[in-house]
Order: sequence, then structure tokens, then C-alpha cells
Amino acid sequence: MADNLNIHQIAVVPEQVTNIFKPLATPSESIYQISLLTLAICGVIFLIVGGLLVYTIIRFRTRSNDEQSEPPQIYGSNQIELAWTVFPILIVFVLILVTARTISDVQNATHPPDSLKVTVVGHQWWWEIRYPDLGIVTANELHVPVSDPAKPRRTVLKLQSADVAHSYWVPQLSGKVDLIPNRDNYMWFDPKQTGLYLGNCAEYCGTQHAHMLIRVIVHQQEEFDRWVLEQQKPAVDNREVTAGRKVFLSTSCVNCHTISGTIAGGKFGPDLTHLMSRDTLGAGAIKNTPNLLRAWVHDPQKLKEGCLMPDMQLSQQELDLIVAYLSTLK
Ligand code: HEC
Ligand SMILES: [Cu+2]
Repeated sequence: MADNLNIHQIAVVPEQVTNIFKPLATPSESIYQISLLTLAICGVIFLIVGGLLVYTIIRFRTRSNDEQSEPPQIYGSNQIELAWTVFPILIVFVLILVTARTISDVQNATHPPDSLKVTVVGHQWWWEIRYPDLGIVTANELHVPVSDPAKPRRTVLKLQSADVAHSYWVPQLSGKVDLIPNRDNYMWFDPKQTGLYLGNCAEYCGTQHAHMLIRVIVHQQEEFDRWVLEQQKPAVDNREVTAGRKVFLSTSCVNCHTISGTIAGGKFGPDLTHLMSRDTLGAGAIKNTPNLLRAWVHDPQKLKEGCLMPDMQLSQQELDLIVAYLSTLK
């Protein structure tokens, strides 16, 4: 199967919408409301202008009994010029004020001390995810607790980049915020419902920009606490796969990947300590199934062409052993 994989057959189909009109957190709700206001104002202007246009076309159309001479021509009108200058200025002023207020509400919000702090680092073409207070490192799939009205809980992201500019955008949670090298940007949200939220890198960052997908999994608090405990466990050291572990640790995989508790400490690629707890591989490019994991390790370039993990030219035996070992990283 590994030899005739077609990315279009296996790309992960979004199970849920990325819809700016279905906001499920405070920042996205504010953005949704302001976009409705803007749409309403533009709609009213459109109706007035369009209505006048249609009325004029019908009311002043050529009729069979029209005289052949031109009607009287009017040059300049202070009233009309004043009206079409002052009204647009007022409308723009209103739009500026409400927009500035929304931006400041979202950006200058102060966060309660129990907010969950997460650092997201954009890489070509995947997301590194760190929970500094919890000692967890993972990739691409962000797990956060739900914000119950009875017990609100915020997530605050610190956004950084390891290479070029990226942009983090999960439309149902918040507006997009760029990840810029040598700079910390911030984003926050308080998801109102549990479930899977999808997003995308929103700033073109190179060949595989389109496969730099974001999955945010929102849990009930207890479920989230359980996830944290699982992630905090060290990587399993399964005696039965010592052979696979040996091959992995003696291959240059260790220069790019970390598996905690081993000599593998590379930071260039995603942390693999709990690889099997993730639903997807390659930042949402493919599902994390036994076949696809094998195909990825065999030659990632077939699945995510141009990605920064090279074809490692493993022999069938090395491949079998390494995949067996990776499959134990629960
Ligand atoms: C030159 C650095 C480099 C080497 C060497 C390397 N990788 Fe990778 N690996 C990467 C990068 C970068 C990615 C992320 C690719 C992407 O999603 O665009 C990755 C992704 C992966 C993933 C998917 C992880 C995820 O959560 O999406 C697995 C599994 C993996 N590598 C295993 C291996 C194994 C096994 C080896 C050794 C045989 C290896 N890698 C060698 C850089 C490397
Ligand atoms: Cu991008």
C-alpha cells in the first residue's frame, strides 16, 4: 500500500466547520457581532443606493412621447455634495469606534490567574505545542479545557515562530494572530463547548502551508486533567521492542525528534514521546493509522511533498522495527 498512496485519498476530511458565523468563544463572538453590524450598515447603504438607481432607471426611462430635446442640465449642488461627504464620514467614524473598542476588548483583556498557559511555536510546516506549567510538549493537536459558564476557564496562547511568519487561526475560537520570529504575540479563548475545532495556518509560509492544519480538542475539565496525566508520564520503555528502540536511537531520527527519557532530544521535528495519542500525522495531512504511520516513516515525501523530514532510506527490517517501537509511544 505504501507505494501507491495518494494524498487526496487520505487527506483528513474536516469533521466540523471552520465557520466564522458559528462563534463558540468570547473573542470570536465579538468579531462575529462586529461583522454583523458592518454587514447591516453596508446592507442598508446598498438598499438605498440600489433602490434609488432602480427607481431612476424606471421613472426616467425613454418614452414614446418624449420630446427630442435634452432636459434642463444642472451644474453643482452644495446640498448634495455636503450630504455625500458628511454621511459617509459619520458612517466610517461609527465603524472605526466600534472596531477600536472590540480590538481593545479582545487584546487588552486581563486574564484570571488560573488561565491555562500554552506556548505555540510555528515551524515549516507544523505546530510545536508546549505547556510550560505542566511540563508537556506535543504537536499540532492542542488540548484545552472547556469554559463552563459556572466555572469559566481561559486558555492563553503565547505565539512564536522558529522560522518564517505563520498565523494561528481557529475561526470558531478567535481572530487570526501572526507568529513572527523574535517576537511574542498572544491569543486567548474560552471555548463554550467541548469537541473538535479546526483551523489552518493563515499566512503563506512555503510549499506545505496548506498542510499546516490546526486541531483544538476541547475537553471537560476532568477529561482534560486525565489527558494531562497521560502526557506527563514518561515514554513507555517496552522490553519487547528493545530492538526497535535500538534502531530508532541509533538512526539520525534522534537529531530531529525528542522522546523523553531517551537520548533522542532533537527539536527540529515534532516531539514523539506520546505520538500515538495524536489523531493525525504531519499537521493534519494524514490520519494516524498503523498503515499511514508506516508509510510516513518509510517516505514522508510521498505524503507531504517538500516537508522537512527527509526520506530516511530505511531497510524493510529497520522500518518494521522502528514502526513497532513508535506504536508503543502511547
Ligand atoms: C532532518 C530532521 C528529521 C529527521 C532526521 C527525521 N525527522 Fe521525522 N519529522 C521531521 C519534521 C520536520 C517533521 C514534521 C513534518 C511536517 O509535519 O511538516 C517530522 C515528522 C515526523 C513524524 C510525524 C509526527 C507528527 O506528529 O506529525 C514522525 C512519526 C516522524 N517524523 C518519525 C521519524 C523517524 C522514525 C525518523 C528516523 C527514521 C525521523 N522522523 C527522522 C524531521 C525529521
Ligand atoms: Cu502557513
